[in-house]
Amino acid sequence: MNTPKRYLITAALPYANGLKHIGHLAGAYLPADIYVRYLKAQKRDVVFVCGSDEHGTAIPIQATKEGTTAQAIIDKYHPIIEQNFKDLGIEFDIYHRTSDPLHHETASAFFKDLEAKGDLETKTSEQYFDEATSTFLADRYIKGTCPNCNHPEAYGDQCEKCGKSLSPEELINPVSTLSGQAPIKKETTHWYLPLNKHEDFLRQWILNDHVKDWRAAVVGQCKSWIDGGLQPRAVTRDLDWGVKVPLVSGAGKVLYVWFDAPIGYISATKQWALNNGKDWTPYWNDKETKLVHFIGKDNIVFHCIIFPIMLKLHGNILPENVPANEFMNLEGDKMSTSKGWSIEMDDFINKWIKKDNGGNGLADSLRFYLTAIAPESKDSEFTWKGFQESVNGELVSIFANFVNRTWVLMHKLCKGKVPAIHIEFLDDEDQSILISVKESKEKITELLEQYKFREAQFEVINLARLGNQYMQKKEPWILAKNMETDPNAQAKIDNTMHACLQLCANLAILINPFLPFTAKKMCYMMKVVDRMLEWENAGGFNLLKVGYSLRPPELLFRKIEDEEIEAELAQLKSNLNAKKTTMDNITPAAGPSDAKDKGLKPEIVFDDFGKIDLRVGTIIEAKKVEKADKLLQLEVDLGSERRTILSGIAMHFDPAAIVGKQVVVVANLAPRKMRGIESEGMILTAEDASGKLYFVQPTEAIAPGSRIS
Ligand code: B3M
Ligand code: ZN
Repeated sequence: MNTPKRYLITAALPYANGLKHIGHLAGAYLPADIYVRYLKAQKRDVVFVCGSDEHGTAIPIQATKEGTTAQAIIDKYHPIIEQNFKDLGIEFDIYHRTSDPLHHETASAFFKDLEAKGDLETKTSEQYFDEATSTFLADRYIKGTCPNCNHPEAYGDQCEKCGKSLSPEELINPVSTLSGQAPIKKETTHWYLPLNKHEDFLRQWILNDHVKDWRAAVVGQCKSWIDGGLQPRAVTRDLDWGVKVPLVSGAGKVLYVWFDAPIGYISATKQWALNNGKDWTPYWNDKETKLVHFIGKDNIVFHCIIFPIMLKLHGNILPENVPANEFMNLEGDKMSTSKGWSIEMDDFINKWIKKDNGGNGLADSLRFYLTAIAPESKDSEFTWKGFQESVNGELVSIFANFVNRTWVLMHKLCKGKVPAIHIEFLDDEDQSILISVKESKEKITELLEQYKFREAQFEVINLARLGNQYMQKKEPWILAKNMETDPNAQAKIDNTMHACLQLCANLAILINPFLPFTAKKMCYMMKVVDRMLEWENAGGFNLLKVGYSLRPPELLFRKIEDEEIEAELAQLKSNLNAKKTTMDNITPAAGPSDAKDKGLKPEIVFDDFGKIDLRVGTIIEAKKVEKADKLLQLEVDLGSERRTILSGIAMHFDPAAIVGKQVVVVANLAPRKMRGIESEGMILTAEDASGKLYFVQPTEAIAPGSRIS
């Protein structure tokens, strides 16, 4: 294929409803970043866009859980996720957000265009409605049993267990996630995108034009969708959170999140153009632009079927490829933040990168392992042991070892300068290492062009391995001992060290897309500017000038110790248990017969209970604790005394509104200091299935200090 004129690279827009884990990182963002860094090193015209997906029911649901508003949720998570990506070296040209007015305008105009051209249909039908909250139950507002795998907690849009995309009508025993009640049916009108009308186009485009260059799993998923019969798909919802339907008849409705979110790629490009004084239009309209979407496999249908139809109708270019990844599991189980079985990017950064001096090496260590086990053709598995082995066994022992030996020997045997070449002493070994570099570069380039990042990175390490073997054969340290007997010893040392240094410079260029922090450090050691990392420079042995003096070696990577791995494994287990306990606590009260199945705490005897001194207290003062989002400081009247009690309820109660309320206090709990304040007791609360908190109270006001038994 000819080199495209320009590239537009997208990575799935993460929902700004919580922290994102390293499975997300490995699925979309890291491969996209590698590809973009490679293209930029080729000096291609490329824009890399991403941003927060801030609509859909996931956001207000999280808001209810955290006792706050949808706006507060996106404002909390958007900057955290953006910073997390930066800390891990994921370098977008823009990290936009779909709550931005520019996106609302762009998505509205897109919808209006399709509507005006008659590409959308309206249909009135009966949909599930929650009478308790007067809400139509779309997507995540409704749960039930999956008709495909019997998972009891499938959502109205998808079963997270088997991955099947669903509509609320397909759920068995549906209930509202808002009220927990069974819904009724009520009439409503919506706009639909008639996917069925575009079947011929899709067959031609995917199953004919792209059957060879797209990943087999991606084509396979598309084929089964198309063969299964495409249906008109609703693109609006009865919700108040999202992009408003821009028509009078659409009052009270918003665009379906999966209609507006991919348009977010276009809005992001527009914002990038505004920020940089560029024209965004050719990136979406000119056939010479190569558009590539990086996503996880759960997003395939939206990026390969629905969005392309939208793009075609709207007159935009279509993606050239959608190299979707499979999933990355963790220590034998599916990664899941809600179950506590995951490694959040934020946690990894705080624990490993920030705590470690010069911890960029650890960002690259994580990038390295995630690419080494990238789930490109099948699900893969992150294990802490695997992380340790990969870092210690390949990055430290092969790559860093070669660079470090080269540097140490060059300082020791060549006065810290790039030595000259003595042609008369060059031999076959020298010749073959030069050929290996050229061949490696070609191989790596080809693999990167084919989105085979795992193999490409493997080839770079292989080249470092060859470097070690070359140096081992040449043994410059032995030559150094023979200076007196061999008059040509220094010339031979120079040749070897010259080759090793040029090889290091090549390694810096080739590793740069994968491990950008490392490549930068190597440039610093070589005293060269980052421009040396341009791809065209690789393959040559003239990157470092003879006589040029170089800096001392930097530590590129550090070894991962056994204790660190054990601590991580222990932490993972305790996260899981902690989440389990909170889940058990919010399980609706069970009858005695099934107490065991409902995960109650172990049985206790009466004496155990008797140890707890419970009293009625009256809140007489309440205020927020500075710099602690969750804590309220309460002054509680216990009759004979006043207690200061800190309680983690700030997200749920307004301090002013709870003064005067009676509560139940655990009065004999050992005092505990939090944020420098001593808490002298505990307030009892109950939590319902949605995460809302309630005080446990006497039914009528009684004297503070009254005993509860
Ligand atoms: N936010 C879903 C996800 O993160 C969705 C991606 C949108 S891409 C336009 O899996
Ligand atoms: Zn299922």
